[in-house]
Amino acid sequence: MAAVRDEIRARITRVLGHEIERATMHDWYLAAALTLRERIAARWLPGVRETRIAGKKRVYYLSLEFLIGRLLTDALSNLQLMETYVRALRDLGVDFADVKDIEPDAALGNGGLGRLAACFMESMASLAIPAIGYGIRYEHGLFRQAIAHGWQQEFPECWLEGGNPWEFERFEVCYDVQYGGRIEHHPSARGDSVTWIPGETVRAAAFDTPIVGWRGAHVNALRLWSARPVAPLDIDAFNRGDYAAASNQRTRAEAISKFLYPSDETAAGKELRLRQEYFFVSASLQDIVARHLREQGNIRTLASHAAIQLNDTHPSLAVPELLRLLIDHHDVPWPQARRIVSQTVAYTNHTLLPEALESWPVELFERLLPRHLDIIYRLNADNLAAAERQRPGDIRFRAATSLIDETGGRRVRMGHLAFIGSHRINGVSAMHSELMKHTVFADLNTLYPDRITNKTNGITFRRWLHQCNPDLTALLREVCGDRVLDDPAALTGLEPYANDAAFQERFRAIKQHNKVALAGMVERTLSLRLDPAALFDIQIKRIHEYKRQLLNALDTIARYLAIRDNPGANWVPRVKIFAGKAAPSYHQAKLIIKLINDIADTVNRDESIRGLLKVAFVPNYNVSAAEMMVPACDLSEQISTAGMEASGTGNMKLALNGALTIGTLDGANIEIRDQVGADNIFIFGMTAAQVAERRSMGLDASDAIAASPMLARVIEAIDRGAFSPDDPARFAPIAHSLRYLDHYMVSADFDDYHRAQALVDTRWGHAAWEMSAILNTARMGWFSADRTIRDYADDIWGV
Ligand code: HBZ
Repeated sequence: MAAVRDEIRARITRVLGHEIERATMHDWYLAAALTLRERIAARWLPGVRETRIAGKKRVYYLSLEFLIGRLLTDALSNLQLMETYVRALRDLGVDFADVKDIEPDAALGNGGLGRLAACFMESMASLAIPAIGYGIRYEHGLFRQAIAHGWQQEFPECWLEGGNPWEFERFEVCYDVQYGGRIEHHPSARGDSVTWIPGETVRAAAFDTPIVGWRGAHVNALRLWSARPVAPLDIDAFNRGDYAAASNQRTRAEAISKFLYPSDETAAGKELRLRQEYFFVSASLQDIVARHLREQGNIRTLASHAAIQLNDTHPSLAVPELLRLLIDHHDVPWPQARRIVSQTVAYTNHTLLPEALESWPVELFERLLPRHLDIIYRLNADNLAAAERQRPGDIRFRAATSLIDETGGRRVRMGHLAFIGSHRINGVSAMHSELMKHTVFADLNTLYPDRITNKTNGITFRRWLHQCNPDLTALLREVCGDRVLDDPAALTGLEPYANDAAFQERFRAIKQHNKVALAGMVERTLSLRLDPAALFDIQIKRIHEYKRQLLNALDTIARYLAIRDNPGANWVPRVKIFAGKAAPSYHQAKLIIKLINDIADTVNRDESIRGLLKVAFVPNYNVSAAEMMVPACDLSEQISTAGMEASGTGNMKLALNGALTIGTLDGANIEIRDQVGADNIFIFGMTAAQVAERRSMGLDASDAIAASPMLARVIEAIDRGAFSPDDPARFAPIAHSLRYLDHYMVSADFDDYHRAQALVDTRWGHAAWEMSAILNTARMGWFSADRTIRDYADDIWGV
């Protein structure tokens, strides 16, 4: 401890150049991180060396998003140095909690897909699987959300402003990424050869962030690319005095890694986005190929040493880019190049939403990536020939399996590209993988059977249990033994205590303590007092119509009206907590945020309901906020329209920490029910099949509203401006959608949701609740990301 303390002190003066007495909290954070960084580096390099010398296969995880959050606690905890650092800082008169809170979140992702990538990186390091994550070092991550008069406002996020102590800039690692220009075909006896004469070059510079595995077992790198101009300045323009033009090239290049696209589950459709996708794919593949040649000397053995995982379709260009490198740069003939690519590449699909399916206009491709389009055409020729062999003359089949969508302007289908280039395509929950076979990829699955496989998502228990819930972890260690830190199956050791009243009380007290902490945070941010004894009912995730925050809001209104009608009844005190960001251009989602805030305004001010209901919309939801909210939740809202949430991972975090779930039979909720038992979860609503059937009938919500006086009353209240007296028509679009469209089945599922919520009330406050909460924690072990990663390793990567 004394050594760490002295090192930290030395960093303040000698590296940061500040007097100890005048050091700021930010100085303490940087100094602590710098000492830790050295310890990490010492563990990192031997593993890298060993992987290289043994010629081990590596996993390359390509993702446009990594939602990492903070790293200080993560690294300290995985290196088991937490106590040492807490004490060292205390010795210096500094509170670790303050140091921890100074670190900005690395928010290089939007939601589940990006957070999954971060959990997987941690899990691969913990399992000592040699892996490199590849992505973009966005200067600005996901926007900061503020709520002003109930409306979402977006502000730029500047995580790099105070310096980033975790990254290692690799000055020697940079690649040129080229765009545009033209291609020339040279017919020859050995077949056509092609030259690409690009029109523009951008440089990709590497920054590595070490990811430390549990108990420091292994360290992997997250390699993020930053875009630079090839020439820093146009000297001629500068000399002419045209200073804007002098830095034109720089501005254009740097735009590529400037900001994360904040759209979630909607294809961005912008040229800059395609430039980003190619930028990081090309740099990463050049890096992978260069490493392989350095170590193995033979490009033809790539598939034995590299497994490339595409996190959704954003890196789909890896397929034509790897083909291009093999063919144009290494003289590999087409059939062999195709084999190498498909043996190396695999693709994970994260959503079936049609608006998320990426496709790019052929015309844009031709302009930006002419050589890749050429390769895609050749791939498609093989592909269409296979379709013709399987279903001769079937024009529909041919059109459906084609890489080019010819309906409404010609577009390249990125999902098809990833599918055709991969040996394995996986969904992220059992239901989602099954639906993939029958919806988006039905025809490709017929053409290439046995490629689709399931890998149900998981979460890292280090961050989402041990770090974020230290009190519960201490209890688990006491009851299940220290083994529980390494083996999630040991959680089942809790089961015998589920009915033990004394144990229930201890479990409850920990939850209570976490709720007090969350209530403190809510009071500081919203000046709203919450009763920690009330049932904390929490919905935290991106705001999206299919996730149905609106359904939760309607039930909140129904509860409010019912309490007003009968304030003396035996109501269970509830706190409704919402948090999440809406894509800046998603107007309906932003209107839902406003509705929740308007409901909160009305409800929280109404003294006639005696505090039996409170509503809080917590601004700027991010990984660090989740770490406070997850351990403090009693009821976890997982209420997406069945068939629409591919998996969900928040559902796992909340249940693991002893929340009961109220949810639909969607995504991983189904597997959660199977694990925790149907008695320990509140399931409601239509099944995916019923949703599909109701949709096909083309109904509006008239039947549901006619059958439910409660629903009719709630919609009517919204429509007449009961929550927006300053602008009574504000929520007319929501009322209209609930009555006449109901695409997400909010009205259709309302009554059953209301019934399930009433059941929640009857269970709350009794031993039965505590028992279920304990059984949730005890039975969630299967959802460890370590299990998921082992499954990828065995079935997809061969590592
Ligand atoms: O991926 C989420 C799913 O909605 C969630 O159910 C799942 O648990 C999680 C991890 O597998 N998907 C996303 O976060 N985002 C996208 O799917 C996405 C798709 C296209 C885009 C942007 C985001 O252009």
